[in-house]
Amino acid sequence: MLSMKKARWLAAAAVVALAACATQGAARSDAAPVSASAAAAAPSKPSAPAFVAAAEAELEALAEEAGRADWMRQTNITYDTNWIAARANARITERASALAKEAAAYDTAGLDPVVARKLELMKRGLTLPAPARAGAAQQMADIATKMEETYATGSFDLAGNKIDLEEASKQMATSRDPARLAQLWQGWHSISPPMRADYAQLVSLANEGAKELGYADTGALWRSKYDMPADAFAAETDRLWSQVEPLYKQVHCYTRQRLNARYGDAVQAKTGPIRADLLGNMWAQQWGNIYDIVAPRGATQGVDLTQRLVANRYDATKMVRTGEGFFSSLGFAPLPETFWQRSMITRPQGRDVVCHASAWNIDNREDIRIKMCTQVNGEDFQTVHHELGHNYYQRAYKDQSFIFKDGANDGFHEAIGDMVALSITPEYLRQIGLVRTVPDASADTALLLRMALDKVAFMPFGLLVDKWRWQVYSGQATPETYNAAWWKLRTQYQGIAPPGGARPADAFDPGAKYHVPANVPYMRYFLSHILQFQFYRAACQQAGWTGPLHRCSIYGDKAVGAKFDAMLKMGQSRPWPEALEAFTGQREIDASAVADYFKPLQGWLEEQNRGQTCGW
Ligand code: X8Z
Ligand code: ZN
Repeated sequence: MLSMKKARWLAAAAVVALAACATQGAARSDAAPVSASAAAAAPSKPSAPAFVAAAEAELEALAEEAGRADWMRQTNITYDTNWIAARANARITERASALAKEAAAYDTAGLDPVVARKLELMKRGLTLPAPARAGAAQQMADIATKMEETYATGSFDLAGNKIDLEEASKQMATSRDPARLAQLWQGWHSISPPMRADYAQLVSLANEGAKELGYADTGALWRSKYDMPADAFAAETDRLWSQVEPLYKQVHCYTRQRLNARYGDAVQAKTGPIRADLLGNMWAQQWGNIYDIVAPRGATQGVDLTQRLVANRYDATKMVRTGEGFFSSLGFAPLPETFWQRSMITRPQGRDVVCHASAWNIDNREDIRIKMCTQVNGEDFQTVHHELGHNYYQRAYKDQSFIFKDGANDGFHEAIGDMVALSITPEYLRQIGLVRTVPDASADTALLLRMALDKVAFMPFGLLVDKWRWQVYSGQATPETYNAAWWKLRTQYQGIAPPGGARPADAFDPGAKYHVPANVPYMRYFLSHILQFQFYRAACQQAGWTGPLHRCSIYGDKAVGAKFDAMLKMGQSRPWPEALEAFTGQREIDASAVADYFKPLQGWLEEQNRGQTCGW
């Protein structure tokens, strides 16, 4: 597959994601040796530039075909759409894997740096490479498609009612009955045990493919996508975590204390991990939905975005129009008419779809779309900006050559819309008429706490999903220990524990998180949660903002927009530190912007936690 971002649109079968390889008929017939016996007479290997040009053209055509098939599948899951999409995905995976191997065989010393970079990107671009043997790519695509269908159509029975993820999520966000929460959590986690054997088989096939490309395993391939040695990248993620861990521990400690006050010792003890179903989200990855429980006592409350959207009669389309308006205010051209004609903005009735939000560029040119089952609430208002960030990035780099049409790294792709959404301040909401008056500075603690519940609480989850997959791919975790390894990381990093104590022997809890059955790498979101603050701080500095960071909005700032656009236009053409430097002046990912943003909250949290034994 392509890189993640492309992987996302081709997403279904993670197997393929690729970004780049293609070949044209004529060019390719020169390229490939025909057989061993004909070796002596075989045409010589094409020059690196010729190989790259042919590969790009071939991959581009295959990607468009797979993208269209996948769009049809994800917006209408049937036996036949699965079949067609899996076949298209198998084709691109097979070709991309073969081309990756050919790319890896070129010596890049002395080559034009653009050609050398393209060869490198082709080699490392797949998410799940296929082994060369006949039928393997199709087998992988079939497994991936089946797992994603199981997830997308998953439901369970609760007291005679059929509950799907949408309904379960809604209730997890609003119910304050711990018995009900445990049932919802356990119910949803009952959909994944049937995936475990398939998952293990896909892991084993992808590892075979990764080894053929020269990687130790698929995890090593995933870690190699960041313009630095794979081990250095792993160390980098640990370094970044150590920068944000103290703040996370404060948020955890404060939240646990308030949950204990709300539910009592029998439900949530004062010490130890937090019960995973009490945090307002199925995966305990963002905690903003329990803001009412943790809201600072006696302090001025901030804006309730959900309430404002409902009161102002927003619908899904108006939410997307509003997101578009923000990008327009930065100087980006309006979305094309086809975006509105072809996007899926709400859940359609009468057919199964993949509801997990995604952004697509079907033709790698102008045909950008989102696919969401949007609900009118603050969380989905953020998600709309997140998805549009992907689309504006895709459109910005559309004139790059095919292999360079991707984010500087996948964390950049995830950070663009979120960076913009950090500017959804009370003052911005007043400017667009969603609130009448802006709360004064006494509401800042409330605002920062709400943000911390979503952004800081997310970070250990963002980190651990792929720490788990790295263990799976390396063989450190086996199918028998998948679940135990998962909970070891969940407890170590997030400080949470499953409701109801020990998990059933057949549990496969990672499979109840979309990105595992869909094979979308996850470290990108950890990176993005740091990068978005770094981009935002740089943008606010460019805008001349000198107040507290959390009150800065770049709405309407065309100069900032132009500089942002310059970074987006680079796509993946240069190593990511250059893109980062172009916008922020820094070449390193740096969590000090997170600390700057939450500075006023850090002291407040420490004060609230005085006398508590923090940690777990
Ligand atoms: O999957 C997503 C986006 C699509 S790339 C909706 N996110 C992660 C998740 O939902 O787990 C955004 C935040 C983290
Ligand atoms: Zn995303």
